[in-house]
Amino acid sequence: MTVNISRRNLLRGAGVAALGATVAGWATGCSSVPVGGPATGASSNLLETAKSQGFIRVGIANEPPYTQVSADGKVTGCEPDVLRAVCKRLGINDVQGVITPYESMIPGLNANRWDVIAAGLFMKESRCGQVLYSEPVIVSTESFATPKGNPKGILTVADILADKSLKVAVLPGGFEEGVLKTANVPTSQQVKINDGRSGLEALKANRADAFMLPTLSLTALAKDDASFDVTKPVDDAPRTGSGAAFRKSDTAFHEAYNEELAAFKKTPEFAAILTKWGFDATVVEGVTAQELCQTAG
Ligand code: 6CS
Repeated sequence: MTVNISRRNLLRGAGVAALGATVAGWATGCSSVPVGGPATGASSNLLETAKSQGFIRVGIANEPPYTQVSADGKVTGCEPDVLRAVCKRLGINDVQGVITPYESMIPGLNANRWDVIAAGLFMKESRCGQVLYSEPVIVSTESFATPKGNPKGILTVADILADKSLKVAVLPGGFEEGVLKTANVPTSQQVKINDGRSGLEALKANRADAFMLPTLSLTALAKDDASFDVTKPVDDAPRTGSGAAFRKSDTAFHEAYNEELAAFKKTPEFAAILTKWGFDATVVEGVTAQELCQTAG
């Protein structure tokens, strides 16, 4: 089952995005839902609340293959598809999504605008201190998009650091921005962009020499735009991964979700979802949230 967001609400939500940080159109199994949608709010028993009302609200981006929102609002992508499957096994039939920038995901979760994040929000120390991550679903790599032929020879974060004239586009509050900060790349060498497309526009306009994003996100963008190259995975960016993220107060849900996720990860359906979106399900085997939460930043 995929979930839908009405085009009207997605567009109405865009107005909100222009003003604030979140497109508030809800994605649901219904054809249209009022912007903002019914709130589950923080509850001592989110699992029972979500089961009784038949849905849980999820913060998502729109960055294939991690998350994907099609023109008619269908919310899929690797993480929402795994979330939906595990929630069904918990007795929660629907998942309602709201699109928001990565930097707003945790604040929105803790402000009860949604109840879980399933967006490929990569685990790292500072995030693991603010939310309860499930065990990882995805382990993935980072790459640079560069102009064809990579004229500046940018392959690592060290290459950016070594040449003060180089500029790299990154999402504000994103994992890549944290990698650059940890490596002491000055903000003067960073170009903040809002999404994949604007990162590529920065390259085309010579405002940036490289654009840092997960490898699979860049290869997904390259399917529609042949104007850039994607480097091999950046070997001085930390390995990390992602899973669902819950409020610290939702310990019961987190525990129940992890138990059901562990069982689901043993099924062919789990591997099929990851393969469908270009991930290798074997890479996450044996990797723990505790390990990934050691990632600096
Ligand atoms: O965790 C993050 O912030 C990053 N995750 C993805 C899937 N894309 C870019 C973003 O910066």
